[in-house]
Amino acid sequence: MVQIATPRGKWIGARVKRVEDPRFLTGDARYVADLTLPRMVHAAFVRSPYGHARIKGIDASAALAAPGVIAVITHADVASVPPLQDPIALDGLKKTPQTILASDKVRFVGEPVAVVIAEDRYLAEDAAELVQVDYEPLPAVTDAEAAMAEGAPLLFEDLGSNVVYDQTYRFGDPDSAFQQADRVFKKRLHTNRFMASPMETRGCIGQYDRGLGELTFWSSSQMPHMLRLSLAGFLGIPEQKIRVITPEVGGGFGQKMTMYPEEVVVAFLARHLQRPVKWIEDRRENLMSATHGKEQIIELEAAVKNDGTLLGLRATCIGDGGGYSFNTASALVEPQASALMMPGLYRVAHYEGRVVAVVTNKTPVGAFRAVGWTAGHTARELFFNEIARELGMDPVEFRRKNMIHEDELPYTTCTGQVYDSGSYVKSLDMALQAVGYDELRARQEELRAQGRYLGIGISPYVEPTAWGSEIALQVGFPFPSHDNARVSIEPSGKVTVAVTTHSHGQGHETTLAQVAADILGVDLADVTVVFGDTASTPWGMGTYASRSAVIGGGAVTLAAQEVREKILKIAGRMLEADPADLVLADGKVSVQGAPDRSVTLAEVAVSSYFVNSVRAEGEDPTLTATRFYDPKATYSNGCIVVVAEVDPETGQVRLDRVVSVEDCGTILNPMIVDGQIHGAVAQGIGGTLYEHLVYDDQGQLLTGTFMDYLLPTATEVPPIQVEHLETPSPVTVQGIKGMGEGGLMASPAAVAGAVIDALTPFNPKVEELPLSPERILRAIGTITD
Ligand code: MCN
Repeated sequence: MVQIATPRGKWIGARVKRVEDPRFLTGDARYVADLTLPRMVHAAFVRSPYGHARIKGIDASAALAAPGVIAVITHADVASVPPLQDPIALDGLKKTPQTILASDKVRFVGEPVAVVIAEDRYLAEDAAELVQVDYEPLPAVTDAEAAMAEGAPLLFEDLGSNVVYDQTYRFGDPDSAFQQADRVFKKRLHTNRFMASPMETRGCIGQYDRGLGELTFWSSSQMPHMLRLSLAGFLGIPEQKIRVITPEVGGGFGQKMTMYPEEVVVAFLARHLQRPVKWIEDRRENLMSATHGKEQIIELEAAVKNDGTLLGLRATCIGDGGGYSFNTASALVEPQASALMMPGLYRVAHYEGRVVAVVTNKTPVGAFRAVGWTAGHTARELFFNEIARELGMDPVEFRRKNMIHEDELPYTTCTGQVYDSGSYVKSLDMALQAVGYDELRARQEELRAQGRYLGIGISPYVEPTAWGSEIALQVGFPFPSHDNARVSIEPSGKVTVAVTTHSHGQGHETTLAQVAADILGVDLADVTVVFGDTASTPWGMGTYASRSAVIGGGAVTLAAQEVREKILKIAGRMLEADPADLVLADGKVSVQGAPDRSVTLAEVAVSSYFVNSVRAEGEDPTLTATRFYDPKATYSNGCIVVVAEVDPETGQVRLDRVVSVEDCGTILNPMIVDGQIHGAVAQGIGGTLYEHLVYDDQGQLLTGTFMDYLLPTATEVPPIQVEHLETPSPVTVQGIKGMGEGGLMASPAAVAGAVIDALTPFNPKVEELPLSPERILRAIGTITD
């Protein structure tokens, strides 16, 4: 069932097939790895094999003598480049500078120490093995709580502690709430470290033109303009002399938001060597040196009345940031986001949240789809299941009782977020109805009598979207976060939309074209969406934090409306009619009520560009408008329900059903929204049952290939049923809300909730994820050692 809440044209809301897909499916798409430039050389990084070690010396002589080697570069060669560090401006956040090649110390396995440049990649890889680095191994620490303890090995001796941030925020009066409680419950959950695993790994090419003093930089990045700004700052090249091009980008999921040390090294060397330099990451490098995600230790306390009313919450969110509080990501991204959103869609008037960020000898953590929220949401929802069970309530009833109801919206949370609109109870009810909740509970009883264990996991959510300047400033992000769109009608009457948001799988070439096509009354095929090149797009932030539908779509709407007004003005002169009486549709402008009095859009465009008489004196002949958009935050919501069966003999989980109800306001393209949910839920299934970046206590990554790091495949992901509700946002252009992350925010709680619910007769104790068969058997006491 799709409820249509807003009037719309032909395209917005239509299930249009993605216009970009044919080139992906036929192999015609071009990624960085596909590009070859004359005189291009290749980089292979020498990476630390130690989790923690001092570098006593590097001998590159054997590597330099190897065939085809052009240069071996170490920290000494790039020492003029300032170290990278996180840009978050929050009092009390300690900085952990990272030189682009390690100088005196390495702090995680995979940290770049040197780079070999050779005529081809094979020669570069061979020579990289010949670089002799003299390491003095140091004791490592790979657990956040151990890193906080007195006497732990210090990653940054000068900081005197591995804790880079520790702040407690209080909202309302949590102490009184806990005094008034009938019952106080506690829970601890250590969420697993897993990662984005985009199909295309990282990669870049730098080319420097000495004559022009210009750097062209191709990168698999989500944020071309921000990358250009950062490269300019670190390399001392004027920003206007750098062009960043992101050809096809095969997924990012937050991992490609960051400017990485490898990128700065490659750009530096392109200028230094006066030859194009290419680096394409392999999967092993990606697993050990691209940012990881999601690992937190969360402790929760709830003050509850006997009737199930939630009076207050306390949360401690400890983020294991890995070796550095990372450039443009920060060790804060996980625990801060988790703590801020801990109240979720529940009425929590009194709340205390402690945010702790710690460095350990593991790969740095960065943004990964629903950063922070996945861990916090999972911990809270599993906690609420436990509380309901203890109180003898159905988990649905506990939620319904404490959930913000529709008539309370807009609702300002105790942490200061304004939930603009939504369908919290309605989406819960819809998901339960779709899955047949009451019948399933009865079936669960029947099956238990037969020794089979079925479980139902329920995960209602509210998802912050449309990260603009308001949210950026709230969390200390130093850049205002607006984006731009330039909409042009070319003299041919066709439309070019240049945007600063960035599609790396989301399908913006389709959805943003849908927006423009409706406003300009043209066919979708007549609109081309351009992005991913700083030379052909206005300045903007890029794509992350589910912001493109709202901010990109909003900017396109505003610019297209301005162009539309201009078209009507010119057409009015051509038709000798008042623009207010004109209709723009199906590629032509006609007089209302007199459809034969019309001109085609191409005729209007040609006249505007080339016929002076249709223009007033000095009027701009081009049909172009550039508009920015910087909305207030808007909040999507939904509910995911999972049905699973667990075999208590083997610990195997079979997912039977996944139902997702999604409310992202005005939907641009339901098919794309469905696809976003499918992908995000698949990642959630992986992160709950299979994916785990495991380290030994010396900081060795034990899951360094896809043989050990298990991604779910089609066999593990059941069909996902998506239902839509549409509650338009009152605070955004067109009522659009974002939705790209909700599936990964909410599905782990539904999957884990279903597994735990199935095992209720065994009284399972789950304090760690993922729920591997072994963990499941431990949770129910089958394995005890
Ligand atoms: N959409 C829509 N109607 C809405 C909301 C969204 O049709 N009301 C469409 C949008 O037009 C867009 C898609 O759904 O095509 C996601 O929109 P949005 O929520 O605005 O998210 P963004 O486009 O800004 O993408 C970012 C988001 C995030 S934060 C991560 S992480 C993520 C994700 O999208 N990374 C992805 N989805 C991804 N999908 C792919 N294939 N690859 C990634 O790297």
